[in-house]
Amino acid sequence: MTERLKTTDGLPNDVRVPGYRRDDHGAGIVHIGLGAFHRAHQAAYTDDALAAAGGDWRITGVSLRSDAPAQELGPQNGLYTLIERDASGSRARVIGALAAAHCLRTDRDAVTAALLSDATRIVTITVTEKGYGLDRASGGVDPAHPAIAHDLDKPSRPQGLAGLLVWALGQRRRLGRKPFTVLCCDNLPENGKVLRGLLVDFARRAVPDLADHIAEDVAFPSTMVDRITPAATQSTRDLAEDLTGRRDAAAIETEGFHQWVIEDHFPTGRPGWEAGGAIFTTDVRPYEEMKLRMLNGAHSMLAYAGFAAGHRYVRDVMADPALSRLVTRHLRAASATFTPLEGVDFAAYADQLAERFRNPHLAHETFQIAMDGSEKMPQRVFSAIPDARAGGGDLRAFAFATAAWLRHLSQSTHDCAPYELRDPRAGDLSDMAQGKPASAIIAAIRASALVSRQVARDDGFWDEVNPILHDMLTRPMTDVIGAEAA
Ligand code: CS2
Repeated sequence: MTERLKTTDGLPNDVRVPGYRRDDHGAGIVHIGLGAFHRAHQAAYTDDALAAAGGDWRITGVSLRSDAPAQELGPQNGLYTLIERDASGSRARVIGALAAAHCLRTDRDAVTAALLSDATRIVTITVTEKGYGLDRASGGVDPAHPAIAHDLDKPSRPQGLAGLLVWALGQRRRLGRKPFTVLCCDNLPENGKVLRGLLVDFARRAVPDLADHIAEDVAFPSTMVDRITPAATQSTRDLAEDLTGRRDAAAIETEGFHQWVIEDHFPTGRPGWEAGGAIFTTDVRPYEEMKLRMLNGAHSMLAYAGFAAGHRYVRDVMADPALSRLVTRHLRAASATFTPLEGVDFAAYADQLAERFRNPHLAHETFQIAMDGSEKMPQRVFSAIPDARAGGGDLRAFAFATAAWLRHLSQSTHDCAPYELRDPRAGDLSDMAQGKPASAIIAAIRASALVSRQVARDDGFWDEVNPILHDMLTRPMTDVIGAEAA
């Protein structure tokens, strides 16, 4: 049987290995959320930073619930293969930035030791939109979110992100240790500001004397992160084995493209992430908005419409001429909602996105992107509506994307196989949409907290959604898409 990846000794010459001696660098970052995206993005940038600029910046990886990442990475000394796939081929690189991997649920002591260590200066986070327990309307915590509810009740034994960070910041203050910088790397607008609001609100409710400390003494830079990274499958692991000659339970595949725009506010220091191509700036917001509304907005639209039309992967959607035209239309409509951004050509960005979506080597499932829509649609699609309205722009693309999402919620299976609705609010959303006519679904969504008051009141917009949704619920999806793109 093939040997397991444990060291970089003896790997084929074309496999890129860490350009530094791992043991020479201590850990300085704790990362929470040890999924595919972190391994393809921040860990790769940190690998480049360690090689170019050095420092004690290796990463202690933490998952909150699943012990699978620790089980996969532990026996490999934290090493894993990152396969970059695009038109120029498939390149394997072994990432050495992870110093250890732990699971909070099964190894709390190791996690708390890392969070309280003097050496820890930054905590980075990728727990996906639903992991925060954010109440959008107030900007504070959602007390009904299971981890928030648990941690408000037992703040000294937290299970969720907000509870864990507040607890760790409190312990550090008690021990006289500097607070770490908190770096949110999820697809939320103004993600640093959002995370600060979340933690301050959690602290106010659970440990009030910590709230001002968190608001005033902890840095929360905002970031825009980008790299299309499908969930790893057995074929990812097989490809890693082909390319490296080692078995690797933690291998990840991703595209060649990557982008990271970071607000440069790190009072506790930071790795030289520029070595990996990171861009440091004073205001991330316009980049974040551009990426959320263009890449992620078009992604959500094509995922809902494409899944319903029987396309398994994003690349299949892009090979469908009608849908690919709708993707172009969506990208154009989203870009029309922005004020110009210096040095950024929105049309060129849109072309580049379409090219990335077409990547024939990435098996990115529409069903994966379709997950958690209630956590994604507000910043990807709904936020663009008032700007499109104000600019006198066309709302049709956003109406179509909204209708496609609502059709997905209805789980109407008149022209496709039954599927599970994966969303933290699946129960409520199914009640609102399953088996209901278009007008009832729309009325329920407008009355929910998922759309802002301004969007809820926009009669013209919903009048445009209604007939599209009605068609989607009653006619074959491919016909609706064909007519829309004609
Ligand atoms: C995708 C993102 O799954 C999704 O919702 O839209 O994960 C997307 O691939 C990344 O944001 C790309 O950077």
